[in-house]
Amino acid sequence: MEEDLRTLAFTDSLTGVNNRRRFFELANKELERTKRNGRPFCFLTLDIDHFKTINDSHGHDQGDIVLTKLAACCLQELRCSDIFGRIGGEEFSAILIETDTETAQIVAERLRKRIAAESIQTDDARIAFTISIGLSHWQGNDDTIDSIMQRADKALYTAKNLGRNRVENG
Ligand code: GH3
Ligand code: MG
Ligand code: MG
Repeated sequence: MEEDLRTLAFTDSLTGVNNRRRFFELANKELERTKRNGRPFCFLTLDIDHFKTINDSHGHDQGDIVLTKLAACCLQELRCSDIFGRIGGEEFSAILIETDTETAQIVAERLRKRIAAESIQTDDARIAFTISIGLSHWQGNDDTIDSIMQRADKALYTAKNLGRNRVENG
């Protein structure tokens, strides 16, 4: 019972992945670990492109299915040890632990391509969707997750401005 309640408190009810609170709890633990052992990690912010249009064209319920599918694909592509969560409406974040920038770039690109190849089928339409990704990496002087995340968010903003469905470094 207690275990069930704990799981509920940590889980995003729509997608089943870590919720915002749990994601940042795990992220902070990882930051503290990295400060001790110096092994770098990378931070990804993922945001669905033109999601409002998907909702407007196909309905909120189909939008929810897209969110669920996206989360499932990310879990499949990432390693079990990576940290993944839903941060807000159609925004997700991942921490690739003990990962250098070059590898993270490859992982992010693989994730982007995987999502772009996915679609969901409704009664009368096939809905394809894409994501933009902002990528940042831990630097020795990063004291908080917030500063790492800010760089990823900035990179995401650039990815959106450069046309979406792409990965940018921050
Ligand atoms: P951009 O490519 O710039 O990211 O455009 P966008 O349309 O994805 O961005 P915007 O922030 O304008 O829209 C996000 C939309 O996500 C608006 C909101 O209704 C929708 N949304 C947020 N949470 C949920 C949810 O839980 N389910 C569904 N179906 N939609 C959601
Ligand atoms: Mg958004
Ligand atoms: Mg969006």
